[in-house]
Amino acid sequence: MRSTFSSFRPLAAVVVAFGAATATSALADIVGQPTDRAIDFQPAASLIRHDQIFFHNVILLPIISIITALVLGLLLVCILRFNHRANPTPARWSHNTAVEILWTVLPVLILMFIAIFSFKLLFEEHDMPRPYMTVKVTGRQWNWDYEYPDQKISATTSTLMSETDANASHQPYKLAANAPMIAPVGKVVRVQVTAEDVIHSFSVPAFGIKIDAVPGRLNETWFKADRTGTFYGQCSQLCGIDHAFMPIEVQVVTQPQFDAWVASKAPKPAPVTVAQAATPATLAPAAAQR
Ligand SMILES: [Cu+2]
Repeated sequence: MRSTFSSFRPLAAVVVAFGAATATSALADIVGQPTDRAIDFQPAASLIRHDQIFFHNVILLPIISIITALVLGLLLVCILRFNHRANPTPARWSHNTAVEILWTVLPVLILMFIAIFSFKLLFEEHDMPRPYMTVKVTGRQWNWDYEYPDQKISATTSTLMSETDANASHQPYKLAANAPMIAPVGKVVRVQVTAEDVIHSFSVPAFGIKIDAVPGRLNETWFKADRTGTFYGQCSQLCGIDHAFMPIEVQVVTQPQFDAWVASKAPKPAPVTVAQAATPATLAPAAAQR
């Protein structure tokens, strides 16, 4: 019985893979979070992420598939043609200059071809356009602080949303956060990342960013979301017992929504009391005399 099952295993794997691929395309418009039974990357929500996915799927994957198939083929040839029974008297020669040059030069050429795209992507990631705003992210066991120095919004701590609240708001539990990062769509957001205690890692797959949060060090990355929505990430550096419970949630909103949010965070002017209101008028002559 067991052998029957194992003989069907490759077929089952193909069926599962096909089903998953279909699921991925069906769920292509769900961005910013992992989806059940899906393979491949989360759909991109930034140009950098598009380019990263292109680099992986169009450049790397075919090359590695061909190399794997070639090596497998060579192994099979060796196993079938040069085993003890098929080839009882082995040849005695060693070294073949042509083959040796070929297997040195060919990998170098392949690596150089990969490097062209790899370096292009690397520079693209590092060359941050002029940022519209900065968010300072501080990792801590086990939550994140988001601070907006340009908008003069002090740090708010973002923690894991409880399962009850997540279910009530139809958000994925363990990805939803209580005080998400807010960013405007289509604007370059500089993310400065540090940590308070141990090393964490700030990662949002849909934007193609992942950067370590190191105590005593300020790391920098950036993103420019090309659509509004909610995008999730997780701490990606094993940082302690609650490592899995410090999710990252970024809400990308329209510019008017962002401005309204900033306005709502502005410090309210202190209510003026009768005594304070009277003070300037009564003290003004005295102040002028000084
Ligand atoms: Cu962490």
